[in-house]
Amino acid sequence: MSLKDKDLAVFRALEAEQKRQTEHLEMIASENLTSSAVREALGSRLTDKYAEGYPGRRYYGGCENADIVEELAIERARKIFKSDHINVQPHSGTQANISSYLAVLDIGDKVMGMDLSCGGHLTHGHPLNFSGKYFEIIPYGVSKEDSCLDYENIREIALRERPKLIICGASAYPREIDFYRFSEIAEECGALLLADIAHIAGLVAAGLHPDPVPFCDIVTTTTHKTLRGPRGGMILCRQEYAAAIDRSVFPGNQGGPLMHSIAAKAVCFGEVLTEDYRKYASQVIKNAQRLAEVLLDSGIELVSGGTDNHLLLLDLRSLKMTGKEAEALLQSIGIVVNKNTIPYDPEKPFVTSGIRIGTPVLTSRGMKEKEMEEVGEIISGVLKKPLEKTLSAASSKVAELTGQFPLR
Ligand code: DSN
Repeated sequence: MSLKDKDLAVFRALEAEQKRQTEHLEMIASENLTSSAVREALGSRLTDKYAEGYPGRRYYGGCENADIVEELAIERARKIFKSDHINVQPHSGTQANISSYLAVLDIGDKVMGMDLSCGGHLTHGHPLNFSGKYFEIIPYGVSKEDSCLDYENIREIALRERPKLIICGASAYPREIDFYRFSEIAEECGALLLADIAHIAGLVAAGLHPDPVPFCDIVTTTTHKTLRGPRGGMILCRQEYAAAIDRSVFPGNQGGPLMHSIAAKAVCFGEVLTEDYRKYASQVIKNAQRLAEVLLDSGIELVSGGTDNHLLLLDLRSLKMTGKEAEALLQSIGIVVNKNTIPYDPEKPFVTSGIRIGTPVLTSRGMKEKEMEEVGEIISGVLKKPLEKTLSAASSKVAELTGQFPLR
């Protein structure tokens, strides 16, 4: 029986979501559009299968096809990231991080991570997250002058505090991260180094951002952001941590792997290995940089003055507007973004002084620099002059753009 016949309420919500995505410009930096092949794998019969364990050593019978897709995912991920060891089972980036921390740390150990309000992630030590509860967190931020990572300051904190683990990586940082510099700091203070590359994994995969793998003990990522795969996580590590990481994922922190999702990860990794994907990732950056230029030219301030990657962080203070207001305003004309703290934000996290904007979805729809110019003009017009007339003209332009670039 079809979904429509069986469950009309869910069917309608899914149809409405298809329409919402089609008719809006999704500019949430952590989102992307999966291919129909990835979605086919996600909706496959493997969702029914239990496969606790790892390929060739499962705790259930009937795992021969589960083994094939997990081995394909690992083999393809290894071609992309050239890591000694890869675990594709984490259900999410958070699961990848929990499993990694607990593989190498004891509860109460000292860990350095980037503060959420400066662009880090909840799992890098936020007090309300498991990471902030299980470990003694020493946060680091960005420079107050240029909003960029201040490696000398990070080194001073690391030498003073002697953490057991340093986490690098971010969820709202528009600049390149110097993993080599982090590895020098970690070595000098005797810490392990973990890079969380969830946001930039696709750019790393395409060789467009420095690669953390040679310099880090462990690298974690999600698979659904710039990498453009299914919602999920993955861990890459040096051989010496392989057994501890595998044990920490299963049975340590997860039970049965989501085999349909692992099949979709394999499909995604196959796509990432193509020349088309490299062109896509390169366009994501070109689009973000063109968008940044248009916004800056219109007088809008960007944290750090621009971007090296797929995202921009708009500082709205000079417009006398909060991130919460800007998010609602843009939503009203069909552009979806998220409010985001800017470094040393005077506003509360639910209000904020900034918005984060990303180009991965629009680039997946086929938009290029020319369209970014239009999008930049729409955004700046609306933020600078939120009048009825501007909003209605902006809504029409969004409708035109979404009509020209259907979901793939
Ligand atoms: N919540 C994700 C983001 O939007 O960046 C990170 O996990």
